[in-house]
Amino acid sequence: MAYNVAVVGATGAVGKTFLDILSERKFPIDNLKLLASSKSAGKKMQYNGKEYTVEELTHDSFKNIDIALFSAGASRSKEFAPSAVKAGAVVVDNSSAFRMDNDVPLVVPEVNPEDALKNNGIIANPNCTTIIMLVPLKPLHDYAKIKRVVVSSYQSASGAGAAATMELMEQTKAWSTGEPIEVKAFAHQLLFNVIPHIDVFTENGYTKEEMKMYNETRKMLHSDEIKVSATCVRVPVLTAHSESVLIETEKKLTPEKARELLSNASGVKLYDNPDEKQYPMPLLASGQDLCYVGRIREDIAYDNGLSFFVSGDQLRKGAATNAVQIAELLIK
Ligand code: 2RA
Repeated sequence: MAYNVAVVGATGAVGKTFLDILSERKFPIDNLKLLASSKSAGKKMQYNGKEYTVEELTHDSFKNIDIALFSAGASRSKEFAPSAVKAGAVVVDNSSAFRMDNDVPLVVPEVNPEDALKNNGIIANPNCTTIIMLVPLKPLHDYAKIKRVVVSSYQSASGAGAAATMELMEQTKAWSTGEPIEVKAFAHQLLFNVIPHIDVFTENGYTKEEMKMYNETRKMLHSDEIKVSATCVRVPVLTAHSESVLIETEKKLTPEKARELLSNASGVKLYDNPDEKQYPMPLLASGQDLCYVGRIREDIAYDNGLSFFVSGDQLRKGAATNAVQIAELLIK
């Protein structure tokens, strides 16, 4: 059986990655519809060697669509996803619009695949930083029950979109040619810098990006007890987010046991041989769907503490691949 699929936000960084992933994973597509704002309507895009014209997203775009993959920002999701559901489609939404709604499952297939089927027409894709952390956390949680997570992220420019990626490249070019460095996409110059500010600040001093890690982790692990403290930082890397993660567990979890669990975990590539300079890095994880995990060690600041480092491609596993995997769960 093949399905009619719409990609909403097709011309964006994640939208383009959706097409790569659908093609790579040979998702059974009968008709493909590429949708975007009126500004991008009329653009031509390729899928599996065939040319498609991007159409303007309207409330009538979803007739006969079975699955709609949305990545066009929260306000467009809020406005148009209900129309897609009304037309009979199941929406897999990559924005933050519905993630914390009680009747919308938030799903990482390696973590809580069963939740995907309990949908009312919309399934939310978590924030990329949460996905990349949760893929390795799940098997550790199942074994040792996580009580606390302290995480610092190293997030690449492309997490902020195609224009932000361009800005880092243009800053690099401007610096090398002695031109003035322009700053538009980020709060500060990203080149030769790190910026501890992703999304807007909330009343408790954490940013929204940091609170997503707190809320989404608890929702997907079905636990109101896990405490998560995140510091999210933008770094001058083009693709793939990395995270330094410290967990405190109820049951003792040795580095050896963690390595054993992670070497069998789906979605994880255990890459942990510091003597051979083998540890996760964004350049390694870019262009791949596995989350690289390494630097696993017993934490010396906490009893029952374990630290590790993870890198994952946030456009792929952190967004498009995860969404397509959710769609695969639906058609299974
Ligand atoms: C970022 N996590 O990297 C965001 C994208 N959703 O900016």
